[in-house]
Order: sequence, then structure tokens, then C-alpha cells
Amino acid sequence: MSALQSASGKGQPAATRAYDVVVVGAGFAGMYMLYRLRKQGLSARVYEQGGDVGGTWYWNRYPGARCDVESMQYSYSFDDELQQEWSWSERYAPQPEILNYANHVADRFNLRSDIQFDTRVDRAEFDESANTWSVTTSDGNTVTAKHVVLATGCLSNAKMPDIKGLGDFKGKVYHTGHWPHEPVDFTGLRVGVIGTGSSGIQSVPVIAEQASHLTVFQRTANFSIPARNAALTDEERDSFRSNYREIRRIAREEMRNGIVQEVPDRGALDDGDNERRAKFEARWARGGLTFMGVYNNLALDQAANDTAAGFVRDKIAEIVKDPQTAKLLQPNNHPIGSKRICIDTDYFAAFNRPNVTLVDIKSDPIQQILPHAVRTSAREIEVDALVLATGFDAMTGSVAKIDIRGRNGKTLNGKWAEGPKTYLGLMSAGFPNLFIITGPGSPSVLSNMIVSIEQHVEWISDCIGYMRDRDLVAMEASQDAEDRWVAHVNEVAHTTLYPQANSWYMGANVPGKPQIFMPYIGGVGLYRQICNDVAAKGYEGFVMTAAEPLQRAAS
Ligand code: N01
Repeated sequence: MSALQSASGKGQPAATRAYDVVVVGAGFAGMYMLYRLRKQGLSARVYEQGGDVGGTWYWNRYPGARCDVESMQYSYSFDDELQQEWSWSERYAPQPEILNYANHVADRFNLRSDIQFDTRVDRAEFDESANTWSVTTSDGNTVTAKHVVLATGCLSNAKMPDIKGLGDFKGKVYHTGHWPHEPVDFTGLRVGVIGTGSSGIQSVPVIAEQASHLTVFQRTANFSIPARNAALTDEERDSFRSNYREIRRIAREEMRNGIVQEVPDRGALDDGDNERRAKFEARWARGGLTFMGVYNNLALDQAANDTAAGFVRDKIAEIVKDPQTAKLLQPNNHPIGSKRICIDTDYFAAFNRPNVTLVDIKSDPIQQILPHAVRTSAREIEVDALVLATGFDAMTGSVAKIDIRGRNGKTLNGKWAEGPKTYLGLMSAGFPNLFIITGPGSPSVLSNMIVSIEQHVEWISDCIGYMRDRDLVAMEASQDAEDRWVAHVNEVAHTTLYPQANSWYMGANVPGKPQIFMPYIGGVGLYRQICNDVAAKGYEGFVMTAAEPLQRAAS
């Protein structure tokens, strides 16, 4: 009996169900994976710990949450009717609209029938004799699958800060990455926001409008560029829609980060001061992530980077009226762009409001949370509610929560204890038939995530199809290919300024986490080419196992 028949058989105890593929997560990656697998006639079960689809956009509902990639580009390209019919309202859609889009996709392709919500995958164990995975979920059931795909997301494991007394706080505590579904109203409240990464920077101006007083606790100042968000016009939407085929091709093949923009042909020091300033001004006025694309060496050359960093520091000083506050808000300990650059709407201007105070917790650290206040070494600040914008255990955090056991019972957590090791970010040696979407070792978080998700999903589904067509029962990364890829990822990262920052890209935001640069910085175009070449050469660097004759006859 094939896995497909077995999975659809009625009346079987759930514990014996067998699928071709188990997918973990129903965010943008898991949804598209399911769509593709179904098209191939494969049986698939998706487990999602949230109550509905959307992944990161299901959880990150904090005030001001928006995408930092323009919505016309941060959207699926796999179905032309879908991209023609969906109408984004703004340049950077707000979270509810992105979540509506995820729901629309789930409805349009009838995805929910194969997704089990409110269910975590707790354990996945490879059975070497059967070449299948045994997957145990939080509802106590176990199923088997020929393949497991981890579509667990890179920024999905909210990190609670380890601050003394947090549990004693009497007011409400919110984490931006795990925001409640019911409306939160800060009107008339004294609110404290801890953390000034993208989530803090997006939420501060919105909370400031509601709160009677907002105190922002900043440990590290961050570079932020104005979003210049605005309603999209029909002409703008139509211009994308009528050119989508070419826009998507350029994003996939020609752009380093999967976002269509002009490709700079000059370095920052090739221009004189006035010309350079004029170019930075133009990008600042345009807003958005493409600020870093004005020159081709901002991520590579410290002196070039200093020119952009200096420009943004000057802008902060222009916007923020109190010189002392402005100085504190000017980042000075990392190159611009080496931490994920933030995109904001009126973040720095929020500090001109009489009801907003900045507390520099580098010089005046938080010592304890009291029932009604935050105590720093110098003072006690009364607050009624706390917002923790303290980020995520990124890229590996959600994978680490699953007890994954590969060959010889070895755990993935054990293998990754010194840092994640993968071949192409797609598989890890010793863990056959286990795929990772946008995992460490792939461009992932350095790119327009949807471009990278679509590439991985298509590569994985082609690979599973290749195995099926040839009666191959197992596939895994060879140790040698993995070692070479890990070395390459590391080597490329160290040609850039990125490793200089204590960023979540490096795992530096989680105490005790090994510090290695996790994503592949070679660019999505080059990376896609490498993955395609590997596939064209019969999945070079992967070891394939053919079915035993008996197994072949039974399948
Ligand atoms: O998290 P972060 P985030 N005490 O890790 C501080 C994506 N995203 O949720 O830098 C005090 O960047 C920490 O301080 P420090 C995007 O890729 C995208 O904001 O460690 N402070 C830092 O200021 C982004 O990069 C959008 O010194 C503590 C902050 O908390 C990624 O998600 C929107 C602390 C954490 O910043 C993560 O962003 C939102 C402690 N114990 C997020 N622990 C879009 O626009 C941490 N901090 C699409």
C-alpha cells in the first residue's frame, strides 16, 4: 500500500497514519509547500502550533507591525491569478492585511483541510530500517512520513529577557512576537518598552500616541530609515501587475536580496562629499531598505560604511530636538546594515513628544522589575504595562524545540550545539529526508523571505519528485559536502562587515548560543544557481539510497 492510500484510509487509528510528507508550520513556507506537494499527488499533513495560518504574521500583531519589504514584492509569485487579483492597499502593508492575504491564499487553494492547527510537533525520529520519520505531536499522536519538511520560520521563537523580578510585575506584560489576539489599549497607561530592534522601533510611535507616558528602555541604538509608507495608487499596482513576470525574474535571479532595485556600480568613496550626500538624501527621501543599495560597498568596506552611518546619525540629530536624547539614539557600536536595518514611521520624532522618555540601559542598566515599576541602577520608573520587544531565538530556536533524532539516534540539537551545520541550508548530514526551508546556511533572512521560500519549496518538491520517480527511499547531505558548504558560508560572511555586530544573525542575542554567522550572504541569485546546478548534477553532494527490491515491490 502506498503512503497516499494509507493516509487517506478511513477509520484507521491516528497513530498508524502514514504520509508522504509531514510539514511543520503553516506560515508562508508551509502553505506553499503543501500546495506543491498536493500538485504532485503526494499526501501531506501540516502541523501548526498557532490557531490559524500566517506564521510570523499570525503571532506578530503588535501596534505598528508592518512588513519592511514592499508588499507588491513581498507576496507569492507562484500563481499569476493570485498576484493579479490581490490588491495591496499600502506600500508596506500592515500586519492585519498580510494576515488576510495568508488567509485568502489558504481559502483560495483550500489548504486548511490538510493542516492541523493548535498542534506542535514535539518529536521526530528517523527509522533507519523503514527509511521513514516517526513524528509525535502535542496531541499525543504519532504518524509516519517518508519526508519531513521544517517550515518553522526563522523569527518565530520569541525570546523572553532574563530580567530579575519580571514575574512579579502586576501590570500586563506583552511580547511583540507573541501579541494577544484581542485588542490592546494603552490609553491612559504608563507603558515601558524594552528593546529597540525592528519591533520596538515600529511599535514605539504607535504606543506613544495612546499611552499617558511611554518609557523606552534602550540597550543598543539602532539604525533606522524612514519607511515613507503611503497608499498605493492604481497606477502603481497596475505597473507591477503588468510587469510581474519580469519583476519576479529579476528578483530571483539578479538581486542579492530578492528585492528589485537599481544595482549600484560605484562605491561610496568613488563620489565626492557633495555628490555622496545628495545620493544618500535621495534614498532617505525615498525611504525603505534600499537605502543600503545606494553604493556597492557599504556592507564590505568600513570607510564606505562610515559615510552612510554618519549620514544617518546626522539625520537623527536633525530630527530629535533634545541633543542628549539624539546622542543616545545615534548608533555607534556597529556598522550600518550589519544588524538588520530598521524601517520606521516617525520613530525618532516620537522622542520629541512630551510623553516619551528614553532610558539608556547600557549606562543605567535595569536591575529589577518591581510590581509597579522598572528599577534601573539610578532610578525607579513607574509603569502600568510592559512591552518586551526583545526579539527571537532566530533561525534555530524553533527547530531546537523539536526533539529531532536522525541516524543512530543522534539529535539535531546535539549536532548543532556548536552552531547549525547544513548543506545549502536545506539538509543536515545524518538526518535523511529532513528538509529545512530557509534554514541557516541559506540566504533566508538576508533576503525577501517569500522569494527564498518559493525557491526552497520548489527545490524540495522537485527533489522529492526525483526520488519518487527513481524509487529512492533516502537522501541526505554528505558530510564532506556539508563541511565545505559550512566553510564557504563562513568565509563569505567574513568578507563583509556583518560579523562585526552582536546581531541575531550571529546568535549573539541569546546568551550561550554559539556565535557564527548563520545565513548565507552570497545573494539569492548566486545561491539559486548553486542549488539548480546541484540538482542538475543528480543532487551532487547528497547521498541517495535506492529501495530494496522487496520494498520496491510493496510500494
Ligand atoms: O528583535 P531584535 P526584533 N534587556 O533582536 C533588546 C524582523 N522583524 O523583534 O541590541 C534589554 O532585533 C535588544 O538589545 P541589544 C527583522 O528581521 C521585521 O526587534 O541586544 N534589552 C534589542 O534592542 C528583525 O531584525 C519587522 O542590546 C534587551 C531588542 O531587544 C527581527 O525580526 C518587524 C534584552 C531586540 O531586537 C527581530 O526584530 C519586526 C534585555 N534582556 C521584526 N534582550 C519588519 O519590519 C534583548 N533586548 C518586517
